[in-house]
Amino acid sequence: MAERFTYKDGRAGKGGEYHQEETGDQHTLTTQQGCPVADDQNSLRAGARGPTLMEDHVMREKIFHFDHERIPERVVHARGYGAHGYFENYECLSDITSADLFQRPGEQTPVFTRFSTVAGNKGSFDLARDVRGFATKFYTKEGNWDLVANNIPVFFIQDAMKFPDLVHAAKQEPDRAFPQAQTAHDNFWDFSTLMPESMHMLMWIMSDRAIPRSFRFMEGFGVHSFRLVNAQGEMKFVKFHWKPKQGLQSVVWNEALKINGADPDYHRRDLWHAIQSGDYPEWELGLQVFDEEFAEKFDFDVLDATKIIPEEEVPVRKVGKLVLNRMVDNFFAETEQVAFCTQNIVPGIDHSDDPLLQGRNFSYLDTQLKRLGGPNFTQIPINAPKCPMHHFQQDGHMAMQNPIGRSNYEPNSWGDGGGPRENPEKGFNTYPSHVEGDKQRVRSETFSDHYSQARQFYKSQTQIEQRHIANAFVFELSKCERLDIRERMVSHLLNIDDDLANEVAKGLGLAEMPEAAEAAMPTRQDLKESPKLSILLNGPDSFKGRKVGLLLTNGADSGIIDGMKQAIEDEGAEMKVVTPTIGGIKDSVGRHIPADEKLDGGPSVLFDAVVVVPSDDEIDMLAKDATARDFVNDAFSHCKFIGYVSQANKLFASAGLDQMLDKGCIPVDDPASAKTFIEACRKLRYWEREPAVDQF
Ligand code: HDD
Repeated sequence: MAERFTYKDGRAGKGGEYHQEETGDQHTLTTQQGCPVADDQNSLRAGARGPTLMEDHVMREKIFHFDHERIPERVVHARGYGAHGYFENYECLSDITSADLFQRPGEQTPVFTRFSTVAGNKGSFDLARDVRGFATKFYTKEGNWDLVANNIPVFFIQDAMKFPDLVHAAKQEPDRAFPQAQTAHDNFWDFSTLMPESMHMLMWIMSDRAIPRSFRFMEGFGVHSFRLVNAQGEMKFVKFHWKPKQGLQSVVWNEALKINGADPDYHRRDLWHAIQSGDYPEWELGLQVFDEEFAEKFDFDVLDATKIIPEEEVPVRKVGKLVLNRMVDNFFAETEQVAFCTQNIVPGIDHSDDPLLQGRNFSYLDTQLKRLGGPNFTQIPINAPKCPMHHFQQDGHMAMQNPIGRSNYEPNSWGDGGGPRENPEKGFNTYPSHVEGDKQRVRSETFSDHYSQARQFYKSQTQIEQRHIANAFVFELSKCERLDIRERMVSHLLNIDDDLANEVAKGLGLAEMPEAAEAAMPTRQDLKESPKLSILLNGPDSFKGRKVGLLLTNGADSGIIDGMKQAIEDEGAEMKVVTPTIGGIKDSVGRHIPADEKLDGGPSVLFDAVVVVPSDDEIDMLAKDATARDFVNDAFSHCKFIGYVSQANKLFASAGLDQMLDKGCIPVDDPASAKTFIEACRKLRYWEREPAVDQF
């Protein structure tokens, strides 16, 4: 067979039985049937101004295909962004699992990861306050393993039966089709306040976890307890974690609102840019391994997806790393068509009886059938295993890999030994856990504590993070039209933490404090704080991979620009130049400094820290400019570190900041101070400022 057709630039062409040399042509446009096209501008008409003819197979085919370009978007997690990479083992895990991918230290397994928001449609913005999906397909030598994770370790509901209700309530309301990509509306809060099991998750989604700085700076969690089984058939439970080597980081809410306007693709652009520039993001795979004995004595049911096991109680063992190092060639073919299914597991890993997981195992396979149009979606390259496959499943829509020969059943006696055959030693064996009981629709009593871990989460946050949680509740509930829904949420908060309930009631201007909600079980006050649950306590202490926006005008000091560039590069961060026009500026020595962004397209919300370097000549113009004032005002109110030269004082004065400058605002008139500035930036934000800028 001839090689596939390739364009001169190396792209794979379509079709390809004939080698391009045989046709002697790689430039002529063709129809899908390969028929060369003579005119792609005009349809076939009867007369120059007459009707278009049905006979025009070229136009009919083109429009027919265009009409069918769309497939249904995912019912949840519609907006996503994916990348290829690999997973590399640190050690051999044969003591706990026979899973082939975990046997050999240093071995790499190819992966594809797709990050996503949950509630918004495909075209929604990236910085919604929402859970983020973190789904990874491992193409192992014994089949595909899909770890379909989120950036939050618990879930809203305990039983998959409630998933459609949850999703209906969270998405836009059915009559008006808004609001898009946000939970700040009556239906969501109505449902969740009627479902006390969602309380722990609500604390997480009201925390800064729901507004990550980018996919690169967030954790991932498999949520459920899964099982690991070794070659001797011994079973341990496991919870899967992804720990970002880049460290955790989120934005603040006011910043998120503005980023959505300035760059709705903020997260996808960030991942694209990091990978394309060779700064490959990495996460370590962590395992919390525990046995039945621990499960029996643990305070909560390990099958309840609304509970965590604190890392302080069962430490996370880091067993390998995920590196994302290649963007897709085609978004639709890969990111859109990738089909994750929780049922995709491999020998050595098994499901637990978590009722949420059991329901997921049905839902993912089922949804792909509708979304991708038939049972052969496993043959789409992004979904196909990379290991050999031998089975007798056949036919169906778009069957591409078809068996050759006469046998299509097992057992058979054709060919060499009549294979393929089942293999009890190598094959997937379900862990033989013992179960018995009456068939009934019940929720186990062990699932009924809804508040204790919500309280533990809140108590484990720093004061700044606690305040963000209270503010988030106030923001969201203020968007609810019904007072009784706002009050109902506060009645739940009273079971979590009095101070939080008071803060939120005050923020909502409630005339009276409601009664605490009726609780199936009293809230435990004795759970130890878990510092691992805080983002701020687990920051990176590095500014690597972050962006500094340099606001420059003509005449800006060249020494300061150069010193800053060097300090930023030495840290592994990136400098972006923002200037009043996209043509860039001429600095103090007449050198042309190209711009990355024009000022109104590059607001400070797009950067982790900013440096303001105007010249004597242009500071007056800059100080009068509303966008320049927003630039420094936003940087200040979002608690960013601000480097500045003395000329910038006029801008601060016109922005009303001159009396407020604090230790997070660092003079950089001396080029040597660039290093000090970047070192300060390692804290990521100057949180000490926040009480001064957040009064309500
Ligand atoms: Fe789900 C997609 C994660 C509960 C049903 N889910 C989906 C994706 C992620 C998760 C990351 C996007 C995958 C991708 O990028 O294509 N889902 C979770 C987690 C859950 C969870 C961590 C709780 C622990 N999901 C859950 C339940 C159900 C579903 C309880 C149904 C009973 N999820 C789906 C789905 C989706 C999906 C409808 C939509 C598109 C898809 O599967 O492929 O089947």
